[in-house]
Amino acid sequence: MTPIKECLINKSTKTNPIWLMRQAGRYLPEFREIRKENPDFIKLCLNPNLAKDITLQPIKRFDFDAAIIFSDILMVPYGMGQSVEFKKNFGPSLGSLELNKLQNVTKNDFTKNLSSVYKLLSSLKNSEDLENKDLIGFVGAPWTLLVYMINKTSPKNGLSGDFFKDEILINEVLDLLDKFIKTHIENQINAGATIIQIFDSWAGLIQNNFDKFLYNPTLSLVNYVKNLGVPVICFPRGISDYVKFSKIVKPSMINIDYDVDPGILTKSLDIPVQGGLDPKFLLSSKENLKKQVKKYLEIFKDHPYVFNLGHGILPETQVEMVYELVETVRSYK
Ligand code: 1CP
Repeated sequence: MTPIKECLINKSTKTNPIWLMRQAGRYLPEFREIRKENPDFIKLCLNPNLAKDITLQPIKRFDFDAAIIFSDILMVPYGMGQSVEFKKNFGPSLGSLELNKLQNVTKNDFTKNLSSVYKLLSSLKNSEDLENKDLIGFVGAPWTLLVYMINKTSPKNGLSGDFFKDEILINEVLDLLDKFIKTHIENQINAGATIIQIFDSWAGLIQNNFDKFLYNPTLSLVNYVKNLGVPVICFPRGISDYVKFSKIVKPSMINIDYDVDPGILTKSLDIPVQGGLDPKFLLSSKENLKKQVKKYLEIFKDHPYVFNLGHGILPETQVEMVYELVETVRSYK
């Protein structure tokens, strides 16, 4: 059994497996090299050969316990027929949301539009570099994808007042998302994903209707993944109550962010935990990094715990600091 599955399924506390969110990305010079030659981000995600190289880059360097496929949560709106572009120094920019067009997209069309993602997974499935490691497939949660699809860009400056004005549109898009996210999950598992992570990066923006936007849609996906016999990790970033979320949604493991107190959580959570460390500590000194890493390892020493961050690794992170991090986790006793 892989180290992460030992932790997830057997609830082992003997070792702390490690991988990092956004481990395949801009902090790696070898990624930047490829990216420079490939300005169209969506095209790069849909190039199975290059995407395979990028997925394996952090594994070759750091021997992480899992690879996460090089793709993006916005590939789902793309597969549903909404245009998606990543603009330099701006971020994602989505095209107009034409409901009647989306309603005519079949599961078959969707699968065809994203066939390169599934090809990428199949090509990684038996890779020697992934022996005794997990291959993580992922999706955005319905709420986070709804936000991008209606807002058309990052909600990092908050949601506009009229975000909720068209309730019929919201309900219809949520229904479509439930269907197509499940299709994407099933296709990824069939192609070789051994774990699914659900990213709800903007869950912290939900202020009302938690059942409708957070608990119900996520529970529907979690049950779907479990029925396919695969573990599922949830990352509802920024919510105030991880304990309540875990009790209602019951994922196989919960990824925490850096705003929650891990000491309180370890006493109240009865499922395995992943993550937590503020990625900014990778920008501080080695001594401080070690101290902060050990804090998490100490708190979770009797709890099944997969080491990871409280959000994605920052592009300005020095590779040397990542080696230090891995060494600290692997040598901890
Ligand atoms: O070179 C570049 O400019 C591209 C940067 C980049 C990368 C490397 C983007 C644009 N996406 C990715 C890959 C990616 N995205 C992966 C696979 C690689 C890995 O993790 O190792 C994954 C799992 C994601 C997931 C993702 N994309 C999330 C959820 C996790 C999170 O960070 O919160 C989100 C919110 C996105 C949207 C997205 N994609 C890219 C950007 C810059 C953003 C965020 C935009 C925003 O601020 O709203």
